[in-house]
Parts: sequence; C-alpha cells; structure tokens
Amino acid sequence: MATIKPISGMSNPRFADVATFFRLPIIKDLKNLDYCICGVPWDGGTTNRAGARHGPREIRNASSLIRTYHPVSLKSPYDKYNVADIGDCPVNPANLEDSLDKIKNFYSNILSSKTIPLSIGGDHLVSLPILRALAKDKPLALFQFDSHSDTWDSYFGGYKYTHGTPFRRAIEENLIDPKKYVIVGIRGGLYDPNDLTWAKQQGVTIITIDDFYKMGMEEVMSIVKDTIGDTEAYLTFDIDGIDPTHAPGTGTPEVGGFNVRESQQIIRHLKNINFVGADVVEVSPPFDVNNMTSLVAATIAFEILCTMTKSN
Ligand SMILES: [Mn+2]
Repeated sequence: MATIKPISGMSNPRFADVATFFRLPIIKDLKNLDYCICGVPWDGGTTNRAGARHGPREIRNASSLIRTYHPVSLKSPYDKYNVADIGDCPVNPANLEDSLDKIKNFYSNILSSKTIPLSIGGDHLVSLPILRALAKDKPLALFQFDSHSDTWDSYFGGYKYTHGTPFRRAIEENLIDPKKYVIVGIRGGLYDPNDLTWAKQQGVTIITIDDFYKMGMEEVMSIVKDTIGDTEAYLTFDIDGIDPTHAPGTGTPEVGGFNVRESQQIIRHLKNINFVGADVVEVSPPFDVNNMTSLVAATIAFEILCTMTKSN
C-alpha cells in the first residue's frame, strides 16, 4: 500500500509553500519509490530559441493546480504506488558532453533502484542520455509525440548532438528498436524533401498530423499498439506537438498542431503499453504567455503518470 501522498489543497492552499511536482514531497532516497518525477533543467542542445532549462521550475509551480484523481477513471496513481519528486538531475550549463554524462549517470542510479522515472525537461536532447541509461541491456520501443522527428544526422557542419538529433543517435547506439518506434504529429516545412527518408528506411513508423486526421484517433492508436506490442517502451512527449495557440512557450513552435484535449486522449490510449520511463520536454518559460504552456505540460505529465501506473 502506498504511503506517500501529495499535500492536499483542502488543508494547505495550492499557492502556499514550496512548489514541487504535483505537491508531492521531495525524497532523494529512491529505495521505497515505485515512480519518481525528476527535473532535467538543461537546454544546451537547443538550436533556436533557448530557455527550456527553466522548464522544471515553472512546471513544478503550475503543477500545484493538478489534483489527485484522474477525471475519467476516478483513480489516483498515489493509491497504489509511492511517487515522489526527487529534485533535479545535475547538469553543467557550460558543457554539453559533461551534461550528457551527468544525466546518464543519474538515470543509471534510478534504474538500479528499480524506480520508474517521469522526467521534465529540458530540451529534447535530454532524452538521449536518459535512454542510454534505461536501455542498458536491450533496445526499447519508443512512442514520440512531436512536430519534428528529431532524427537529423548533424547540424552546423557535422555537429552530432542537438535537440534535433537524439533519436538518430539512439537508433545508431541500439538504444531503441526502429521497428518498434512510432512518431505521431509530424508537421511543418522541411529543409529537404528527403528529411524523413533515413528514419523510414530504418523502419520507423511516422504518422504525420495530416495522416492522423485522415485515419482518425482509433486507427492511429491501434497502429501504435500493434507496432510497440509488449516490448518495454519509453514515452517522449515534446510540447511542440501541441499547437502553439495552446502551448506557445516552446523553442521551435509549429502551427497546425494538436489541441490539448486530443493530446490527453492520445496518452490515454497508451495505457496498455509497458512503459519503463517517460519525459515531457521543450517547455521554454521565457517564451510562455501567462504560464499557460507550463500548465499544459503539468496536465500532460499527470496524464502520463496515470498511463504509466494504469490509473486512467
Ligand atoms: Mn522534439
């Protein structure tokens, strides 16, 4: 039986006290935690508008509004599982390689304590060192919600590590199985008509937002389930998959995206997948409006926690 609970808004007002994810306690000792929520305040892989390093702090603040029970299932992840905010992963804002090492080491420790991490970025490159830790023994399946595939080879004359390249590196390093990798939401102009060709050649299933609306939610989500199957999987949610009218605070906005409600339903459809980790990335508070993107990210993060714990 789980013993760790968020602070209730009935006993202590939501605006009071120190902000943590979902008002859970900060617990650094992982030994009794089934799931942990962790900030990764790093945006050294950003190629355009920076600021995602400020995401965890603002999303903690916005997450004070998230209550305990899921609105549809009426279940709470905290009834069955011990979940806590474990604080932020150590990073080095002045050195990319050092940050990738620090993040990987931090998540290796989480893996060895058998705690399942939900991470709050940070830019999308943070998924790479997390996968390096979590896919230690075998490649994982991957579900990616995103407007961009992030499977580019390199930027700026052969530079291999940016938030546009993490999943190319993850395939090359055998961290994810491209045949069990689905991306949903791709849109926006390309640099070249062949931009997605490499990923498709590896066997990645790419469902553009135009495909999604043509096929419909049920058909797309059954393709996702059939592709991933029972394989241990990672869920990565880039906030720029949501339309910038709902989530403007991000580095590389793409218009013509999903609304928040559709995004919540996409996550609910994933609840039979065996996730061993997840992240929500690319919230850039300096570009936000009235903290609305942080509230969307906090809401999505709770939905993901409910999906991972089968509470929605
Ligand atoms: Mn991305």
